[in-house]
Amino acid sequence: MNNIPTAPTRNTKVMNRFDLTKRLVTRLKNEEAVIGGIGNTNFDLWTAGHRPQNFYMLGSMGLAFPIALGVALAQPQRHVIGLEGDGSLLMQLGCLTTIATLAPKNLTMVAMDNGIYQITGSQPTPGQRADIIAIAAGCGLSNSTWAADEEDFERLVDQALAAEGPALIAARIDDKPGTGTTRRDPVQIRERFMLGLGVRQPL
Ligand SMILES: Cc1ncc(C[n+]2csc(CCOP(=O)(O)OP(=O)(O)O)c2C)c(N)n1
Repeated sequence: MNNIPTAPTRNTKVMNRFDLTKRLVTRLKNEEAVIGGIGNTNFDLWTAGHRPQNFYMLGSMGLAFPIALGVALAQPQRHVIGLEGDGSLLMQLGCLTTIATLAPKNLTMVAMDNGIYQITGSQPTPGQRADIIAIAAGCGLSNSTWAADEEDFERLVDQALAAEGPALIAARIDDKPGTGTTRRDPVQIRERFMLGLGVRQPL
């Protein structure tokens, strides 16, 4: 044992990523863009029901929020949501300071925290010690909250969609794998997304 303190006790229910993703997608009424991070967040986004405004990241950890930031800046009239796992986010923490500095009003981030790199064999992440919401607040993202349970998650999503962002919602989730797989075709994913955002015309 070492003396590193464990993450502060969070008064939060352990939820399920696919269930939360479905709840989130159901609440989208205005062609919001949703960026799924590598692996499970994008698999569950895919299975929750493909939308033309969904983008599915492949291969590189930690890019859901940076990509969502880029889309939010490029299309300020559209609300943009990034979905990321705790391991990926903790690998790419610098994006939080950039997002806090640029402060796009139309960006919501959702961190799915299972404390493990589930998809590569469930090795523990630093998320078992680190508190993502405390880190985000320290980066200047004052609208950062742990979801206490599913109803609270829905309330926080509604609030984020209605108010000026950026907002970050973190949810503790179980160790279940993602529920489906996106076709691993980056060109198709990009083209479909650009069509969905209205920046590419059909051939
Ligand atoms: C830079 C980089 N390092 C390692 C990997 C291998 N890898 C792919 S997904 C993943 C785990 C992702 O963990 P997390 O974001 O917590 O999501 P979870 O699998 O728990 O849903 C790892 C280690 C990678 N793709 N890129």
